[in-house]
Amino acid sequence: MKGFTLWFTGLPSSGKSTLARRVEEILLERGMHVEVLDGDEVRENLSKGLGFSKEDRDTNIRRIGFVAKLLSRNGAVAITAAISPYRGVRDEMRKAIGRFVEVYVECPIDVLKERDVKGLYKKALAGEIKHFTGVDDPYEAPLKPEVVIKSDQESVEESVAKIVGTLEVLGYVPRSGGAEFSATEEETIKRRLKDLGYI
Ligand code: ADX
Repeated sequence: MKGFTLWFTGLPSSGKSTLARRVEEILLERGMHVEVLDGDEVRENLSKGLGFSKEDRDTNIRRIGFVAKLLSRNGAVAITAAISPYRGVRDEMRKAIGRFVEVYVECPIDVLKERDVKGLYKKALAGEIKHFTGVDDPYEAPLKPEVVIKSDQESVEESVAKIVGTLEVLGYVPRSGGAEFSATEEETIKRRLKDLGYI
């Protein structure tokens, strides 16, 4: 089986890690080799010492992308879950990796501030953390992501079905015996990928 990279991007607390872990489970069940490169974990080892300037974030993303490329070319699935706020370096990784599927986890900032899983928005809004993405640091949404998740409107299972459905349509993941998503959804996915020029 050929590898590929599934690249999640989105604001802090948008749901990237949750979705990454759930997709990981499903792909493991389908017999694929999977590694998740999660932003928080990477920053404790591979990117220890890096901060949150544009330069440091780009370095972090290039490191994640480098590992994702090695995994992908060896038949594994690399799932990345970092904010990856800058479009330029994300597109650079898309080019470098080739078999690359971008998932934009979209969620209105007001919902995220409310959700505030790690309590960091509160700190950023109080000025205790500077350059926090979505508060006083930029986030550049992707222009042509293969998948857009609206995490304030969809359940995790609905979002995961869209992601796995897209991977199936692209031919990156074998279909399971049971129907993971309906024919209508498959048509919607196909239309989107065609419109964007990915199939
Ligand atoms: S990225 O911008 O380089 O892609 P990454 O996903 O690795 O970011 O790390 C984001 C995590 O670092 C957040 O989930 C949060 O826990 C923590 N963090 C600490 N400071 C910041 C900040 N200024 N902006 C965003 N996240 C921060």
